Amino acid sequence: MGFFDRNRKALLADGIDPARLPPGQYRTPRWPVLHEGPVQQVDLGSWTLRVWGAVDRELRLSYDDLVALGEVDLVTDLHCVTKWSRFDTAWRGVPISRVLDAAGLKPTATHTLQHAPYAYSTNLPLADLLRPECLVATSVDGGPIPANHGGPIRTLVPHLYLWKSVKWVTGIQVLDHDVAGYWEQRGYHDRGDPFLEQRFR
Ligand SMILES: Nc1nc2c(c(=O)[nH]1)N[C@H]1C(S)=C(S)[C@@H](COP(=O)(O)O)O[C@H]1N2
Ligand SMILES: [Mo]
Repeated sequence: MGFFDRNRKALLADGIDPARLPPGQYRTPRWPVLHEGPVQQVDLGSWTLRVWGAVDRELRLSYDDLVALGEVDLVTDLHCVTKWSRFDTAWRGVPISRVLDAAGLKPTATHTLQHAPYAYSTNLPLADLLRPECLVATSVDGGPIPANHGGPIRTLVPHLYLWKSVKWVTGIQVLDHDVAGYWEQRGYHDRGDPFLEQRFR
C-alpha cells in the first residue's frame, strides 16, 4: 500500500470521510508556511483594502469599514498545490461578495485579480470569488491571523488550491477579461480546483 492509500486509511480511522481529501493530497495536522518574499508586517490601524476596476465606486476600506460589512464564521479544509491538506480550519471574515456588493459590480465585470505586497497576485473568474465561503478573513482558529500566515488580514478561497488565497491582501481588482496572476504566469492552472487536480496548465 502506498503513502496516499495509507493516508486515506488513517482518515477513515479518525472518522473522517476520505472523500474530503482531493486526489494526490495527504492530510497534515501541521500548517506549513509558504510564500514569495519576506513576511509582511502589517499594521491594522493603517491597513486598507482597495477595490477598483469594473465597479461603480472605487473603495478604500479600513479595517473598521470592512468589519462593518458583517462577518461570518466557517470551518474549511485547506489544500495546497504542494500536496498537503489541512482539515477543519476555523475562520472568521467578511464574505468577499459583500465587499464587491459595496463597490457595485458593473455589468461588464467577469474576472478578478487579488493583490498583495511584493507583486503577488492571483486571478479568478468573478463567480469564484462571489461564492459565500470566500472571505476577507480577519481571524483564524479563534485568534488573530499570524503574520506568517498572511495576517492580520488575508483572503480565503477554500474551494481552490491555497495559492488563490492571498496573504496580506491589499486589493481586489475587478476586470472585464482574464489577466494571469503571479503563479498563473509561471505555469500554474488558471482556476486550480483541487478535486479536478488543476495544478498546472
Ligand atoms: N501575498 C501572498 N499570498 C500568498 C502567497 C504569496 O507568495 N504571497 N503564496 C500562496 C501560496 S502558493 C500558498 S500555498 C499559500 C500558503 O498559505 P500559508 O502560508 O498560510 O499556508 O499562500 C498563498 N498566498
Ligand atoms: Mo502553494
